[in-house]
Order: sequence, then C-alpha cells, then structure tokens
Amino acid sequence: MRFMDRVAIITGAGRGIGKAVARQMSAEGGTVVIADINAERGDATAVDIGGSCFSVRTDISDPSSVAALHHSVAERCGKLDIVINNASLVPYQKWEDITFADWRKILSVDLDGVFLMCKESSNMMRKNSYGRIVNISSNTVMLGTPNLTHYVAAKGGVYAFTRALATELGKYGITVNNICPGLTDTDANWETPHHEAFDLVEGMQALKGRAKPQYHVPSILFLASEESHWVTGSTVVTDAGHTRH
Ligand code: 4PL
Repeated sequence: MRFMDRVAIITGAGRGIGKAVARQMSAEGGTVVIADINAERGDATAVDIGGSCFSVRTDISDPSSVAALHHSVAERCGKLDIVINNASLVPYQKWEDITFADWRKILSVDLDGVFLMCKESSNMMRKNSYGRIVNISSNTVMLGTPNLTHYVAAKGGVYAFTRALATELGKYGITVNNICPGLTDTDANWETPHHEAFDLVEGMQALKGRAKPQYHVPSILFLASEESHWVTGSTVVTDAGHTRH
C-alpha cells in the first residue's frame, strides 16, 4: 500500500491516462482527488473508483478555480502530498489553420494550467516538507509530430519547466519529474484523426502493440511514490521505444 495516508490531486482524471492512474493509486491506499473540467465525468469516475476518491470540478486555466480546488483539498484532507498534472487539450490542427486564439487556448490549458497547479500545490506541500509533482508531457516534444504545433510548444514548456521547478523546490523536499507518453489509445485521441497514426507509430516502436492508458501507470506511480526520493528534474519516456530518447 504505497499510497496509504497520501493525498493526491490528479487533473483530467475523469478519463484516459489520468483515470488509470487514479484507479491504481486508490487501490494502493491513496486519497485521490479527481480535478476534471467535466464535472459529470469526474463524478462518475470517482463513484466508479470508490473508496475515498472524490471529484472537484476544476478549470486548470482559471486561477480562481485552481485556488478553490486547493482550498477544498485543504478543508477535506488537511494536506496535499502528490499532484499529477495530467489534464490537457489534445488538438489536431494544420499549421495553416491555427489562429493566435487557437494557440492561446492550448497554451492556457496545457502550459499555464501546469503553472497554476504547481504554484498552489507547492505552497501546500511546503508545509509538510514533502511533495511529489509528476507532469505529463509527451514524446511529441522529441518528434515534432504533425498537426500539433501549439500542443508540442506547450508540452515542450512543461518538459523544460519541470527541470527548472525541480531546482526551485528541492529545498522543500518536493520532487518534480515528468513523463513523456507516446501515442495512446484514449478517448481524446479517438476524438481527432490522431488515432489514424496508430499503425504508423507502432511501426516505429521498438516494442510492438498499441499503448493503453494503464501502460503509463507504473512509471507515473513510481515518480509519485516515496521510492523515487533521489529522482528529480527527470523524465521517463513511456513510448515503447518510439523515440528511444
Ligand atoms: C506520437 O501526445 O505522443 C499523436 C497526440 N502522436 O497527442 C500525443 C503521438 C499524439 C503522440 C501524441
């Protein structure tokens, strides 16, 4: 029971990779807070997972929503140990079609959202001189995957920010690491033509098969656990060797 007595916020945990992480962390004793912008989905997932799991509707791009999330966690749980910054918009847009408004929308959720979460969470974690922040970036940062310029820019920001924030938070006993998943079989990827790349991507992977959300969970939970105490500012690439980064 690696997460007994630990309190974790997982953003975007209503579905996809975040939900898979929430389920396993809860099974290992953690109190899991699902912070999803889709309240219906977040609530349904919390009920499905059961135990001490609950959901707080959160828009990570909105400072007051992120502050309210942390207030409710402080009130209900009294502390915060772990944050998994998993939520993101996954667009599919040709460079020729991207407007500045599109760019701003993706950057506001996928990068500003991580900043806002880390700002509030690190302030709570500092009180106990303990914290684990795991940011979900993407292997598109290394690949320059098409139809994703704004997303790749945001995820590259998350990747670099992870290193810089690790430098700042080490003295408070807080580690900051990130995961770079490859293309994964999630609802978000089925909502766009990204799923059409599954076979092409599989051809480039060293290990064959199509990633399910659960495949990323062991790496994420290692970085979220006490076991990773000597690892910070680091990246684990969970993409079956697609990038061999
Ligand atoms: C390889 O994170 O990692 C498409 C869409 N292809 O969101 C991703 C790859 C996508 C990816 C991703």
